[in-house]
Parts: sequence; structure tokens; C-alpha cells
Amino acid sequence: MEEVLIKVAGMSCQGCVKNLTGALSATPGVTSVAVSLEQGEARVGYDPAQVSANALRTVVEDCGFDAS
Ligand code: 9UX
Repeated sequence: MEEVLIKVAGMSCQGCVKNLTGALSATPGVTSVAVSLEQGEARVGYDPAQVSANALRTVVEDCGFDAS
């Protein structure tokens, strides 16, 4: 299992946190998700055999936020 810390720009309320948490959690291979509005980041645990850190960044972008 791997873990990645993704910087997320553009979250402005807990609804954003909930939406992003849901999208990441629904992604195959994701095993844990912790999104912080205050820190502007998402810590994601995942199985590298099923999903990549870059694919996770794409999920964040598809949610309407900037990932880096
Ligand atoms: Mo809050 Mo975020 O009203 O996409 S849900 S700004």
C-alpha cells in the first residue's frame, strides 16, 4: 500500500471536502481518504497495482479543484 499527499486548491467549504472525499473513496484501489479544508490537502492511501498517484490527482481535478 502507498500513500500520497495531494495539495488541493479551491476547496472553500465542508461540502467540497465531502464531495472530494466521496469521489476519491469511490475510486477503485483507494483504501483510505483524509481531506483537510484547513490544510488544503488530501492524504490518500491506495494500492499501486490498481491506481496511480497521478490518476488520483486527475480525480481531484475532475472534482473541480487544482491538484499538485
Ligand atoms: Mo461548498 Mo464546494 O457550498 O465545491 S461544496 S464551495
